[in-house]
Amino acid sequence: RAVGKPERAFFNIGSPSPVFVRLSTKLNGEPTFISGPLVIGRDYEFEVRLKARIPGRHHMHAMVNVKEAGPIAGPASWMNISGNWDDFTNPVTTLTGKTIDLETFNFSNGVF
Ligand SMILES: [Cu+2]
Repeated sequence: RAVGKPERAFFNIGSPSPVFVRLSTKLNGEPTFISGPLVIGRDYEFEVRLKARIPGRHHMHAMVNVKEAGPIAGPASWMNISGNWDDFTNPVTTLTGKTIDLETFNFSNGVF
């Protein structure tokens, strides 16, 4: 009652930095990319596919962000990511058929 109603909410993952990249998200079995309304008292099945990016031991939370209420943390877990960050790639194919690595594509412009 003290915070905003979940008329615009977004399921997410809380982590100390971008230790993962998100590959896909499903809400109740349906792909979802944007925020939307939730119903108080209803159960939701949230499924997210992540790709490990930064090695280390990271504390992660499932979370839901509610407009005018802020982030609400759910259950937490410790994730151990092994390997070398230099080996991480995030390739995607554009609409023109070109494959780019989102980890490095146009990096200098992003920094600028
Ligand atoms: Cu925590």
